[in-house]
Amino acid sequence: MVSNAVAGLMDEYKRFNGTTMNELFAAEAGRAEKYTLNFEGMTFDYSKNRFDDKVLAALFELAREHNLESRIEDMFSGKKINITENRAVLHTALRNFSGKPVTVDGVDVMPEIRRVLAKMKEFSEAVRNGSFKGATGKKLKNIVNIGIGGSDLGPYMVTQALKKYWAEDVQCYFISNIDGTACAEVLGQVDPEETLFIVASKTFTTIETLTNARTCREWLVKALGEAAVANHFVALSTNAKAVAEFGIDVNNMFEFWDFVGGRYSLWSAIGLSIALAVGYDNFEQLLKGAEAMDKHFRTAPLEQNIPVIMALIGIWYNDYYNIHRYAVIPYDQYLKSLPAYLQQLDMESNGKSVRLDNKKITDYATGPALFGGAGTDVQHSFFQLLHQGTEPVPVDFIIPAVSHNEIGKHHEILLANVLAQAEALMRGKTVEEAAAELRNAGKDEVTVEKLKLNKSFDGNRPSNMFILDKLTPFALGMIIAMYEHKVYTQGVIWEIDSFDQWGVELGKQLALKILPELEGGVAAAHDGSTRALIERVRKIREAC
Ligand code: G6Q
Repeated sequence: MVSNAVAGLMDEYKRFNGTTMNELFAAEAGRAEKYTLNFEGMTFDYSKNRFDDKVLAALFELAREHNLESRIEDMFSGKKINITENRAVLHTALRNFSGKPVTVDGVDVMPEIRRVLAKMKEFSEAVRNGSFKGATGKKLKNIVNIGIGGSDLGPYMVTQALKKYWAEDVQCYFISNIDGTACAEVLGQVDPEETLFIVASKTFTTIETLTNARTCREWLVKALGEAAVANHFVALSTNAKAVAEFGIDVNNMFEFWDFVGGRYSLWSAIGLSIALAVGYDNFEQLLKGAEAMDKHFRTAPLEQNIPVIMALIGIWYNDYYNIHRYAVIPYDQYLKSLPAYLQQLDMESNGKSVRLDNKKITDYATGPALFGGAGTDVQHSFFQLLHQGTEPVPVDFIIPAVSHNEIGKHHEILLANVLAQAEALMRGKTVEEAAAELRNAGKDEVTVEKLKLNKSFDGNRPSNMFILDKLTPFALGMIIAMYEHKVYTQGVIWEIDSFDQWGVELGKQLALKILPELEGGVAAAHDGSTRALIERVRKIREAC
């Protein structure tokens, strides 16, 4: 049985579907202003979406029916909303500068958070000013983060996004993949005497990270001896015992806690590589930008709440228009890795099909597939599909109004492109317009007939536009937190646990079985295809 709000939205869909955005803009002169919000140096224009006031009202009704406001409060106040793992979800506490306590099981977590932040500040400053040196007395200029998933994607994306803020003599490298190439390529570039390895692993049990860390440790010990490990290896983890067993002094460990999910951990000790690259003060600015978005998400009325509006529009497309994908396209070279980061945030959080009440979801869709890349590059790859594919793809465009690299007319051209793409997606081009253009260009009628459909655009394709004043650490923190809260809002409405990730386990289990078989062990029961592939790989490897 569908709820009142869902029934209301189904009615709205029947009423509204078929209305075009061009019609909506023509009918309401103030539509753009009405559906634009400005917040802390960011403009969010959501007017180029398929809704009117009545649709929006029905969407806010849906949010209220799911008690969204109190569910938001549950997260901030440390309630154990990650129910399958019985954990609080407090990445927001990591950027809480209010001075107010945040408690889990009656204990205020803020003193510990502040202690680790102070340790990160002290350490990052010591490395950057050269007072913490390598074993042979050289400055540690190469920072190598070894981690995967949440212990890699966030720090990687943020360090790339803030490259303009890197100290001149620092280089950052990231080793994530178990593919030996990842290690080999980095180790081939760095001098052991000048290299600091950061082993980033919440659990300190992840096979990829531990294997990569062991390889790097052996490489370092071979070059500089066992005693050098203390100057060249630090760990970021919740698991002190495993860190010690691995051979890193726990004094060189920066802790975090179970209430920080992997993909929400860049704000914790996992952000050490960020602090080393851009300096602690800039890392703090990143946290402060996120804190500003936290306050907004926690206190703004739903109708003015940026992550909530993004989430509801996404649900409207996902569950009523049956569009199960969307694209995030930053027009900023520094944000090139943002889509990959958001893929994990969104798809690992909301790619679920079991509800909080432990029932299988059979009658609605949850998390959409997310893809993206940097504009204008991607205009020359997948934009064909965005403009003329059989199904629309809602897009989030992100661009700073002012570039860190204002060279000639580059940035005006970039800006013109992003604005034009959003306009083109919505406006489209009718077959008549396409035909008229062809005729104006002097084409004969045979050519006009042949090309007019191919040169037409359906339009009515939605997008959000985010314009940042500039890509600062603060603005980046805000943007990341905005997506985190959008994802949580959608999870609340889809009634799923956005903070677990059981779906990554089965493949890991099977890989552990297959590994000894590849090494010559007795083959376990497999399907015919997997068995044949194991055999094939074994034979090829034996032959070389
Ligand atoms: C994120 C996931 C996952 C995790 C990695 C690395 O939410 O939990 O991506 O971050 O599997 O785990 P460790 O940090 O424990 O090595």
